[in-house]
Amino acid sequence: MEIDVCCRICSGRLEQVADFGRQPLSDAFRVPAEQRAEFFFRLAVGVCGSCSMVQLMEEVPRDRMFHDGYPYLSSGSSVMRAHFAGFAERVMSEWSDPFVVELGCNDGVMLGNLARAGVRHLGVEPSGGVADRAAAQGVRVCKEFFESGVAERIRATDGPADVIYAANTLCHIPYVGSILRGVATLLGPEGVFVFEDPYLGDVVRLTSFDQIYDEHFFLFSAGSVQRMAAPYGLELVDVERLAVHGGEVRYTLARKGARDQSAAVRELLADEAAQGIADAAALRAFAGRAADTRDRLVALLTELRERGASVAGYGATAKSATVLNYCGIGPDLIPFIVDTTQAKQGRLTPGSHIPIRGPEAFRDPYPDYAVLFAWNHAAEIMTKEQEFREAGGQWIRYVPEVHVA
Ligand code: DWN
Ligand code: SAH
Ligand code: ZN
Repeated sequence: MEIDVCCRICSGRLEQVADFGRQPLSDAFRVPAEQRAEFFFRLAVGVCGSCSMVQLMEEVPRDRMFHDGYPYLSSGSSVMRAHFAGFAERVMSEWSDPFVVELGCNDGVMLGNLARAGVRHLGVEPSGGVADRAAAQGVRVCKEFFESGVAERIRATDGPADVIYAANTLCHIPYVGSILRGVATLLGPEGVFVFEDPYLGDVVRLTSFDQIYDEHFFLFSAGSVQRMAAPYGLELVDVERLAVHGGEVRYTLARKGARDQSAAVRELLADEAAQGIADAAALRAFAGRAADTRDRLVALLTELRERGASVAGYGATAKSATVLNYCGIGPDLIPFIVDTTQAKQGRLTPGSHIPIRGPEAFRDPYPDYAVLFAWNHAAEIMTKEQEFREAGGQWIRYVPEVHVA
């Protein structure tokens, strides 16, 4: 059933373009003995006819997703550790004695670098468990959801920020107006708000529909971000394509008039207009390709089960919740998934109830096939797991389409 839903940016009307059905919380890994019923919501995607922002049709209350038991650890990938160290280096080379605020600092993977270098900083992180890990490595952290009131308090105690940074966090926040109001309050006159999130263009191009789940409320593009920022006196002054997490864009906002817009912004805006990046028809075609991926993946796994081949999953990602629940894949098709995150091990995947084991289970013995749910970390994982291929194992990938390699 389609109901009228308003855009969270401009109150325009949303047109539904994709429906991934009933979905659980993507990071709610369950202990096997859990008796309480699971929380489900309807994962459907709409596009705003007025401002072109692509967004979920239904919002999950934030405390259900982000709490003391939030399991995702940003430091779990060596490539991501290097990526965030690189950002910290850049901040230190471009600014002298800056005050840096990070929204969603998680376990301190970026801010740890600044803390060690003695740079003045503050992390705002509502998920207590990961925030404690950040604090343990010397990061100054405030365990709250960033919003406009929190920004006023930080401004009053610490003064204006030179850099406000948010990686894989702004797109998680349906009440983004309050965040941008807060940024406008906290940012110094010459300051920048830098954020990076999965890019709509890459998600559509790669049919990476698993980038859509409860926590990923918005799918940004340069056009929609530029329109989103304007009412808060902020301008999009730079964009940078990033290869991490399957294709992202790093957006830089500054106060209106403070900086010139780079050529890269003009080029990306022109590119998006030429491609019709947020056209409802293109997004419906994307949803059709996602359905093909579902059918092909289920057919492949069913055939492997019939042949008696052994299959495991690799990486109990938040993204995998969308794939597993949309495809109706359970332990009958994938008996277990390995993951390095201790807090996920011994638990079951949300909704699909596949057991999660430590990485040692992968080689004990190697399965015939492994479904790469952490496909965004493919290079890192392939390097680490060369012996799997040497032992005759084959990877099953589903981005950009289902293939065995
Ligand atoms: O946006 C978000 C991103 C940044 O992180 C959050 N909403 C939630 C989370 O999404 P995800 O779980 O899809 O992220 P990753 O980084 O794709 O998750 C990788 C998973 O795979 C982690 O559970 C760790 C695990 N892993 C592993 O078992 N072996 C990862 C690597 C690199 C490995 O070698
Ligand atoms: N920046 C990290 C973490 C991404 S996961 C990385 O790129 O790997 C998203 C994080 O945003 C979670 O740790 C979650 O607790 C946090 N978050 C969610 N809402 C927030 C808000 N309103 N303010 C600050 N952090 C928030
Ligand atoms: Zn809108």
